[in-house]
Amino acid sequence: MVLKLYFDFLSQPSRAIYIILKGNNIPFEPVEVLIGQGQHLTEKFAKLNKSKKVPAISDDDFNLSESIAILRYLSRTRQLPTNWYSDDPQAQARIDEYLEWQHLNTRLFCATYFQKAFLFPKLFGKEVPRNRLEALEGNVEKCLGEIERLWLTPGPFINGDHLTAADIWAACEIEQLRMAGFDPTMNHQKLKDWMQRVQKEAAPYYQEAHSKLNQFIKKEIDIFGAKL
Ligand SMILES: N[C@@H](CCC(=O)N[C@@H](CS)C(=O)NCC(=O)O)C(=O)O
Repeated sequence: MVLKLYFDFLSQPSRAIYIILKGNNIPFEPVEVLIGQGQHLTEKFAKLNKSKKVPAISDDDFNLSESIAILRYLSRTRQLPTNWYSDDPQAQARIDEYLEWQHLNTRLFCATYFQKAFLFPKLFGKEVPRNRLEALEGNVEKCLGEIERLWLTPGPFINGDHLTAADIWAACEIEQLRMAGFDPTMNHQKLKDWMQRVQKEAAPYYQEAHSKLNQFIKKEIDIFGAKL
């Protein structure tokens, strides 16, 4: 049975896994699980992933969640023709170095900003106090600066000279800020140039994975994915 990917294109790690599958020519059946419509909260989905989050996969009767665990599983069970997750131990360790760092940095600060400054006020109608918003913005700005300093120096990609899964996870997370009206590249020229390189190297899958996010930004769909 073909591998199934449960995903929502408005989810950062869902986009990353989609790009990995497409970019490596791994056959899969895409199954949209729309968070905005509560489809991740059903009993049926909980049987596949008890944490009720996307992305998740089913490979025959093996179900797995957590995007980075999925990436590693794919690299062990499939041919990955790109060198986005090299099987050379040292090259892979360099990719893992960022993937471990990002949990308490890029993911924490960018996703927290997205939720607290944008999503929760939109869903629950409660505005964030100005000083809280400034603190959240400050965390994101500091984190983006650290990405430039720690991971994109000397560049041109994270920890190296070619595109890897580390760049894909980072870029998918940072893109989410744009939904919240935050331009991550405004004060970060190095980050801006790198994002353009990632978009180019992961084309056309990067653009496919971000088309829904871009539709939202262009006000063509709402946060629930409904046409405006
Ligand atoms: N660490 C997980 C994060 C998964 C996650 O937080 N998914 C979010 C979307 S980005 C989700 O499904 N949220 C639904 C909810 O929390 O109710 C991964 O990398 O896969």
